[in-house]
Parts: sequence; structure tokens; C-alpha cells
Amino acid sequence: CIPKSQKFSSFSEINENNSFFCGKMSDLKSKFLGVYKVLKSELLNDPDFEFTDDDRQWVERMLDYNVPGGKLNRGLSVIDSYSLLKEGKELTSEDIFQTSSLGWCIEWLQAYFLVLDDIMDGSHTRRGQKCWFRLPKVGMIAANDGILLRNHIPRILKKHFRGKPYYVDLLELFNEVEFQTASGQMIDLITTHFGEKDLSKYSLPIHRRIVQYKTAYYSFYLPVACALLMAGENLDNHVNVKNILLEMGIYFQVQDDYLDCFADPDVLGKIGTDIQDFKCSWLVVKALEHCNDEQKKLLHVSLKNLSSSGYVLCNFLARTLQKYCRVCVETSKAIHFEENYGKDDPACVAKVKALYNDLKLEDVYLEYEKSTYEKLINSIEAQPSKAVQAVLKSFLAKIYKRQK
Ligand code: GPP
Ligand code: MG
Ligand code: MG
Ligand code: MG
Repeated sequence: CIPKSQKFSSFSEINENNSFFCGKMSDLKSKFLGVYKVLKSELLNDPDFEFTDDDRQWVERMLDYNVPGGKLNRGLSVIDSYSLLKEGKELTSEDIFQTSSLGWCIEWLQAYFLVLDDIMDGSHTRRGQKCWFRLPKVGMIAANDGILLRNHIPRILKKHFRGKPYYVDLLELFNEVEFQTASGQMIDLITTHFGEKDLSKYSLPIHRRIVQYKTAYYSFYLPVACALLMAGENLDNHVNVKNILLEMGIYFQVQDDYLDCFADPDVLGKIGTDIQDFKCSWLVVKALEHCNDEQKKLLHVSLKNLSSSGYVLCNFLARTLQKYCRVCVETSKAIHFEENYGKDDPACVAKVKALYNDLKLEDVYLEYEKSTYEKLINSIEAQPSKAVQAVLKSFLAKIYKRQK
């Protein structure tokens, strides 16, 4: 146990006997969850608002429902990364409290995004329970709860980091990353308009741009950037680390897209909606890519057959024929998809999934996963600092071949 003299913030008031650091609460996750209780209690007693018992009860229920129930990877990564940056030096109890608080700010950010994202995507379940907005007494109050969750972050930062030399950097970091995520979410949503008009507009570069912004900054760059700031680093000196983390974040969202269709919802904790929502998912992009290849092959064979059977095709005729065939093929592909993609009808969803299976997208995904892992390991090992390498490898190990 830490000595009583090592008090910090309001933490010791709540854990009078320091039980947070002792006995059965000894593992990191339990410590992390202990900090959640402290932060929640502080927010429920925020002097800038006059809470009634009813208000307090609502906020507490809303927080418990939406904040701590996930895998907590993003939050725990702040502690993990900071500890690796300190190269084995044991963290003080204050280090643990501070890194956990920053970790929770990211979990709060995630809760805010998810509450709103589930409304926007028309989702049904999240983390093994009904989406918050689907609860009868909640509905669109969830939109305001999202705003409240977002506002809790600067409250936490003010209370615990105001005196730190990196306080302004932290605020700017959270603001910048939120802006990038909201912009990514915007393109995720408006791209469906273009897709509905012409599905063949979906492509890998468009997908990459969406997922880099909507997922990679807040899920991968933010936890490490928080740890770097706490360690006294200037973020401008870590552009290479940022780029690797963004690549990892893109890989993570490809996994999310794959799991949306192929994972068992009981394991994943959520029921996929990407097909129904006409999303520019990695799977639909790959399906379109593979259709094209098949069709190109077919086209090629038919032209070869025509020539070998004695017909002399002038260039003009060949080009016209090729163009005509491509139009037919494109049209049939569009019909095939457009009849079923983006429809909230289980039969249509099943047809799209059957097509994904016919195209063996699972194999395409496994190959993507393998080659991305190898590329990431190579770029990580090219990093000059062993501590930074350890941070990045630890992150990658958490997500490689994940099932949920
Ligand atoms: C993941 O998209 C991205 C987010 C949750 C960011 C949302 C950002 C907002 C500004 C609201 P997703 O819809 O694929 O996630 P999931 O599959 O978990 O619903
Ligand atoms: Mg969603
Ligand atoms: Mg979404
Ligand atoms: Mg998803």
C-alpha cells in the first residue's frame, strides 16, 4: 500500500484506507476502475451546477451505462504507454492516477461518440446491451447526454491537470482530435449519398480517408499522444510515431468493418448495420474490386475467343465491343448490388452476405490482416527508440486478429 502521506486530489477522501492500491484491487484494470469512481463522484458534485438528487441519479446511471462497459483498451493504453516510455521505472501512485484520468478522458470521449454514432447509424445494441437511445425513458435525451459526456472531459482536465506545464497542449490535443473525428463521421455519413447514386464510386482511397479521420486519431494517436505529453515530450517531434498509429487505426477500422458483417453479435456485443446503412465499408469496396477483376477476365476471354474463331476485328470494333461489354457488366454488377445493398430487409442483407462469401472476402481479409501486420512491424522496428517500439508493439498486439 502507498503511505497515507502520498495523498493526491480527492482520491484519498474516497479510499480512506487506500484500498485502491491494495490486496484484491491490485491489478491495473481494477486500479483504473477505481479512478473511474473518483472521477464520477467529482463530476456528480461539480460546484458549477446545482444538482438535485434526480439530476445526480440520471447522470450517474447514464455514466455507468455508457462509459466503463467496453474493452477499455484506449484508456488502459495511456497507462501502458506511459509506463513503457518510462522504460521500466516503477510508476508512482500519482503517475497511475494521472495516466488513468487521461485514459478515462479518452473513454469518456469514446462514450460520447458511441452514444451519438448509434443514433446516427440506427444501431440496436452496443457492448452487449441496448443502445442508450433505445431505452424507453431515454430516446433523444441521449443527444444531450452525448453533449454532457463531451463536456465532462474539460471538467476532468481542469480539475487534475490545470497546474501542469502540458495543460494547454492537452486541451488543444483533445479539441483537435474531436474535430478530426467529427469531420470523419461527417464524411462517413455523406459518402452514403454518393454511394446510393452510384455504388461504384466507393473506393479504397475514399474508405481510407473516412476511417483515418473517424477512428484512427482518437483511438490510436490520442492515447499515445497523452502519454507523450505527460512524459514531457513535444508532439511535433513524433510525426513518425503518429503516422504508424494512424496506419494501425485504419487497420483497426477495417477489422471493425469486417466484424460488422462476419462476427457473432453475441461476441461482438453489437449487431452490424453497415449493409443496411449503405456504408462505404471495406467489405463493399473489396467486393466491388473483386467483381471488376472477374469481369475483366471474362471480357478478355470473350474477345480472345472471337479472334481465335477466325473473325478479324478492326480496332474500332474491338474497342466498341469492349466498351459495350463493360457497360453491360457494370450495369449487371450495379443491379446485383443496388437491389440489395442499403436495404433494411434481412433477405437483402443475406444476399449481400452470400455475395461476400462467393467472392471469398474472408480470405481477402485474412491476407490483408497478415500483410498489414508485417508492414506495421517493419515500420515499428525502423523506429530509433526501443521504448517507442515497445509502445507501438504493445498496441498492435492488443488488436492483431481480434474477434471483438
Ligand atoms: C466508428 O464508426 C467511428 C466512431 C464511433 C466515431 C463516431 C464519431 C462521432 C463524432 C459521433 P462505426 O459506426 O463503424 O462504429 P461501430 O461499428 O462501433 O458502430
Ligand atoms: Mg456505428
Ligand atoms: Mg458510424
Ligand atoms: Mg462499425
